[in-house]
Amino acid sequence: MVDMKGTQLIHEYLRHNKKFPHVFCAGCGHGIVLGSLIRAIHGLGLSKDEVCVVAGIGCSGRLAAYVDFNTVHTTHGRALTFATGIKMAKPGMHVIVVMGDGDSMAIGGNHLIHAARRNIGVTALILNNNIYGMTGGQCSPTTPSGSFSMTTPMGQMEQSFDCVELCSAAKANYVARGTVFHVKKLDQMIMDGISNPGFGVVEILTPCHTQYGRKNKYRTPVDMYKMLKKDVIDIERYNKLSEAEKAKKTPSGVFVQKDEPGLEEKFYEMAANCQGGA
Ligand SMILES: Cc1ncc(C[n+]2csc(CCOP(=O)(O)OP(=O)(O)O)c2C)c(N)n1
Ligand code: SF4
Repeated sequence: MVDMKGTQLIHEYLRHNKKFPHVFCAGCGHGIVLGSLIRAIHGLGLSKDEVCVVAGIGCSGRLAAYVDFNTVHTTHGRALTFATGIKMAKPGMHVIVVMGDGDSMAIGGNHLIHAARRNIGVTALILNNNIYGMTGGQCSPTTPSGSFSMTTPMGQMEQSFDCVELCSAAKANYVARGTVFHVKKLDQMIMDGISNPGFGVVEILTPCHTQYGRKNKYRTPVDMYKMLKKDVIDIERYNKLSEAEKAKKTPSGVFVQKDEPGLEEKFYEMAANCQGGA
């Protein structure tokens, strides 16, 4: 493997002649996820041809356009269906899906729970910025109750989804939550999600100051990163808190790790059996 670090490493994996300048606002966390994704793939020693990045529509969905792997920029909410087809046809391919919270848990919510139930060998990166960023800041299934958005100017009245609980209940093999502030841990979670068999989900808390932060209590993008530093703590520390203290914090880390075979493994084993194999 070529020994590269930092920006030089990131540039090695970008389609820098075609797709730039990028669309991300100053302070957006999505670019940090882009770096983590690249470091994770490089760290695993995968070749560009072994990786397929599939994305839906949204600011998060732009990531697929920037990276020099096999990529598919699909329709909003349907990235997991494309990814499922790719993984079933090419089980040796490392298929990584990039989705926003709206893409994955609103329009694509049904596909998310069934991808987890099927335990298809795909890694889903869910970039949760608590809002629909690209379309002007409508509330999403993760917009916290009481907070303000373009469509909840008096405060969000609905309950919000907890991505980790949702994917754990739907039986994904690997479920983790990281943040763009805790980047080294995030790199490792993405690597583990890719290496683990079956369906892997890494929920990534990533600030959108433009559409969420400035309508709520954050004066600058930096304040949002400070919030991640202060409020998001390791699950081990979180579990030791009182119920009152837990209400003010968000746990991060690995919540589920199983090694059940992925759907594609079971399918190819059955196909071999049907053809008189082992
Ligand atoms: C079928 C369909 N419905 C709606 C849209 C409009 N649309 C594009 S992106 C988006 C929301 C993006 O929000 P999210 O998935 O949270 O990603 P973010 O932009 O915040 O990264 C919507 C509603 C669309 N492109 N296609
Ligand atoms: S609108 Fe939000 S999610 Fe989209 S690029 Fe800007 S900061 Fe990022």
